[in-house]
Amino acid sequence: MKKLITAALALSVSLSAMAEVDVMDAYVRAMAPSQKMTAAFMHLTAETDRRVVAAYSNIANSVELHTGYVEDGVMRMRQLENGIELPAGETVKLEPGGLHVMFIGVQTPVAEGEEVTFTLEFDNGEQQTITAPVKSVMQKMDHSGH
Ligand SMILES: [Cu+2]
Repeated sequence: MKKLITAALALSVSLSAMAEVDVMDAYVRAMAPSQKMTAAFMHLTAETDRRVVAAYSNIANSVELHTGYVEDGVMRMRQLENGIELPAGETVKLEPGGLHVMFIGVQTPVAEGEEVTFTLEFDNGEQQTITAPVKSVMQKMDHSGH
């Protein structure tokens, strides 16, 4: 019986290692005291074709996957219903003005020097938890559309 459990453990470890997505340079934008929203940015590289389908964090009421775009010269953003595609071996950049993980309904504003923990969920059901530092970023995006 003990042997069986060990084998099962070894199997689950190798599976998660295979499906790993590399997370680089993750950070969360510092918030002004009156703000209720912020965003996380990072570089993601998947070993095999992968898609980010959801994100979670206990700092926010909800976490969404967004992309930024320019409309009539104004920076806007929308939710990505199909998540964020991560083609195998390609580094996908989540950056201000583009793709981002959106934290909505943040009760306690996060400030520079703090850390935020959040989880990304992928299309294969795997989850990856990331702890990212909070940094001040120039406000480039118009969040008034929310
Ligand atoms: Cu957003």
